[in-house]
Amino acid sequence: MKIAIVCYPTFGGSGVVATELGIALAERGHEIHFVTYQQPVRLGLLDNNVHFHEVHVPEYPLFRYQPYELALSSKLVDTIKQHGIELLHVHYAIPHAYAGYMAKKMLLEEDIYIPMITTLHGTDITLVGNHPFYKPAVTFSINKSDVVTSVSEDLKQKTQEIFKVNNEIEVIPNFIDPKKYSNSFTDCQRSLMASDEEMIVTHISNFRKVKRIPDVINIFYEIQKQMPAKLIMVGEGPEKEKAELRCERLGITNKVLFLGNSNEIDRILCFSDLFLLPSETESFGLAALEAMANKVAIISSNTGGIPEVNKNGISGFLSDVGNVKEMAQNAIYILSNTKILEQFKENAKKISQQFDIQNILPLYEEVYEKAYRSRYKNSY
Ligand code: GMT
Repeated sequence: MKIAIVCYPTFGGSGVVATELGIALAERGHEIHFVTYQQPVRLGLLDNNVHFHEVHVPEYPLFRYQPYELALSSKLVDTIKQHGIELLHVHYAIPHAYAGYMAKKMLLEEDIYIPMITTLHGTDITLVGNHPFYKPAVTFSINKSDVVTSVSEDLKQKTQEIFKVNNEIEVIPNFIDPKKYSNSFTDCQRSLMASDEEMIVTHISNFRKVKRIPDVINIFYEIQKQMPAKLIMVGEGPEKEKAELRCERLGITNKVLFLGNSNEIDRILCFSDLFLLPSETESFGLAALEAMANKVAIISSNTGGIPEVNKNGISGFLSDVGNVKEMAQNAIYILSNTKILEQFKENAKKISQQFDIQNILPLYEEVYEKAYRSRYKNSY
């Protein structure tokens, strides 16, 4: 099939999922066209089956806000016509589903029918889409999608609670490619980050409030009191500077490394022992799944879709949001005993394999077929 994928091209989970999905679909013979404002960060070389179309938004002084949706829907119309695209898959409802629907309507004027799949990722529903200023437009674009998917059962439920949704929502979980992790890196350079006796604790995120960065630091503060340990903080975002100051105040700067955004998170995770994800809300927790695929145990909150990924007492532990004391105790329990740590790490890897992309891809192909079959019915 010829498929256009719209996503955010940044380090966020929704962009990562969209990109990895597109690459895997291309490997299975589909022709994939990414349409977004910059080449997605996880997208390597383009080839016959993988194309990238950049959305430009011309600046004009009259506009206080540049009309990205308008530019995106126009770009979609042009790309779909030029390349004979058969299906549109938008990741993250805002504003992609809205722009996709406009493109669909414009194309209909020329008797071109294009089915649209919308994948909901989390904050487009729980944090942003929920705002009264966006809600009517988000409800409308969800209901006008030919197929709606969500990345967890929890997100499906929340969407149904928050919005008046007429559409069925199909749950298709996020995924990893176990092949990528089958041979652990031979150049896994643990010694660059820590000495042999130090435990390595990692956190990866966009450093937004929802990630509860102060909890990450406080949990680590308790851990390092009990054993030699290093904390590796990967990512960029609004809470990062405050986090650095907090480490300074606690006197642990020599034990915490802030690495910024990285395209090589697997190289960091391959020598990590424990991953911290104490988020306020999390529709899935892709970063935790990627850590598990790298054989890393997880300490997380029990919010949103995280319990669908991290299994309490097996791949790690889950606690109520903000229960730093319990999270720290559980972390210390796992890290204090080599045998226990190894067991949690093994379990984490095993559970991650349930999210093998080879199991998930056919689910997307099925919804594509379904949307394609119903394209005429839903085009009006
Ligand atoms: O975590 C973020 O804030 C980024 C956000 C995004 O839109 O990229 O992540 C969301 O989508 C990911 C991929 O489906 C999920 O794994 C994350 O749990 C979800 N984030 C939240 O719900 C906060």
